[in-house]
Amino acid sequence: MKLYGAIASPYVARVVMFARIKGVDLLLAEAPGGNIKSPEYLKLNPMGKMPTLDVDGKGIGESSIICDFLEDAAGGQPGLPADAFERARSRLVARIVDLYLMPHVSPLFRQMNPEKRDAASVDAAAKEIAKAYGYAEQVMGPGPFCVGSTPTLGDCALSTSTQMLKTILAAGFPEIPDPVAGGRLATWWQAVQAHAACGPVIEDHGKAFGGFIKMMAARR
Ligand SMILES: N[C@@H](CCC(=O)N[C@@H](CS)C(=O)NCC(=O)O)C(=O)O
Repeated sequence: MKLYGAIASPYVARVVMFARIKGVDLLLAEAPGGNIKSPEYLKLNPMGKMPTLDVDGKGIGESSIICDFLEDAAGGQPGLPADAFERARSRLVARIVDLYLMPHVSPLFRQMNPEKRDAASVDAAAKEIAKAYGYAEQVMGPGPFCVGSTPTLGDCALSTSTQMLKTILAAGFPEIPDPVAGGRLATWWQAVQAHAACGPVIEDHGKAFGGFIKMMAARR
């Protein structure tokens, strides 16, 4: 099995973290055809996004679906809780990230230049981001991880997206508060950062995404 994508993507980092939690080896490789819009890549993943899992030449797209496949087929340690309700809660955190958080994080990236910034849309995004963290916090159990005492899918999704958001905020939005600065979310953030499988992926993703931001700023 190979995973096509770059660790600068929070969706790729989500799968890499999930595989590390499971103790499953996953080789990170360059997209066939050299990029994610090549005909070779689109045959594996018609959406043309990263990541894609290559399973003996057949492709699976979408980060959480890839994690579900690894859980079903790759062996190793569990990456989801054993209890059905808790499994649903872990998946729900990942779904909140995809539906309610990330659609408001990515547009901030297009507002990095303060001179060209649309203050109203930044303000609207900040409100939606705060709401999404509120949803995640309400769904989380006592922890310290999203669900229970070990990290699962929800932690992989929320921590990598949080690192991306924090990197964006540090690079240009001092007015938007750190979403994981206090309460249950702060306890959670400390736990994922300190975890042997999660912490290094959060760090690698942050460095790679930070480099991407700098490269984009230099092009402006
Ligand atoms: N829902 C997808 C999102 C993947 C995604 O948006 N990946 C970005 C990189 S962070 C991408 O490939 N963007 C290229 C594009 O949209 O053309 C998942 O969970 O895998």
